[in-house]
Amino acid sequence: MVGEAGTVAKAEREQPAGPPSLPDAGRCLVMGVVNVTPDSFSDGGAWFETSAAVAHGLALAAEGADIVDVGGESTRPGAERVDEQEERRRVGPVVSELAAAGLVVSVDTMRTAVAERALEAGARLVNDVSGGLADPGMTRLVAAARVPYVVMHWRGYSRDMQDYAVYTDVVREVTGELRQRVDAAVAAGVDPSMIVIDPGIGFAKLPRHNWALLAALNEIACLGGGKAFPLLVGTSRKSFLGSLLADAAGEPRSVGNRDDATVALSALVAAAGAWCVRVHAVAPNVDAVRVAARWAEARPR
Ligand code: PMM
Repeated sequence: MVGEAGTVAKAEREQPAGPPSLPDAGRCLVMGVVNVTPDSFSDGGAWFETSAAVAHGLALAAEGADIVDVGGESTRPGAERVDEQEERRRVGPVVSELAAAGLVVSVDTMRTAVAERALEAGARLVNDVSGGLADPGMTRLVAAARVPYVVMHWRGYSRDMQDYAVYTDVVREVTGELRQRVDAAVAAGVDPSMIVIDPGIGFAKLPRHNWALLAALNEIACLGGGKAFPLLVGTSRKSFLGSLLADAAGEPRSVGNRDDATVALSALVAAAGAWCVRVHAVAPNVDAVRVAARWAEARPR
């Protein structure tokens, strides 16, 4: 289990040669989502079977995904937790097959035991939507494995997270809470150069909170002062886009019709300097980050 000497030693032994570093493509990266869940809001469980999830991951890589993010627990607002063994069972074989095919795989989990299984199976990043809050062993595992660690802003489990969407100054509070999680990860031994931060769009946030955060990415990246951390931003198909694009009767835009808005945001956040966008529809978002990179290159300095 997490934090036990055996686990840490194993993680250290399995390091690839050379200094560990974050993936880099000279532009904003695109992370494609593979949800191995029966109840995800964004894709309705289409990739729940291992073979379907693997085929989907390979298809996303063929579309140009730089990283594929494999998750076995739905985090849609109101979702109940999945059992740990079941989460390991969902994630393990999919990560194994995608890593064996040469993809850069990240594991989307709040549980150390699941992250450990995924790292053994070849995952190269840990994406922890709780930023280390849900499972205190996670940061020790990540430190020992020397893999990049995504620290997302989080205030509680999906079941009731929207009850915590209460802020006086959302940018200041999210930044301060992220700073605490980053400090805790570093205190547990995680190399600061391997930390990626994420404002947690849609997690304990109302639409106005999401927009305020998206408009303040530079401030968030610096955690209120100092050197900027790489930023991961996940807006894909989220409900604040459904609200923005509601029809004249106030009916939110359906989940399947939010990709164009997601692409628009990918271009904007890439132009603002984000390290990576996490998306479902990979091909158009790759186009968006390439446009942003070319635009940034042409901009007078
Ligand atoms: N959003 C979801 C799941 N995992 N991970 C990170 N780092 N950032 C996010 O914004 C994020 C995430 C929820 O979306 P999904 O159900 O479509 O995967």
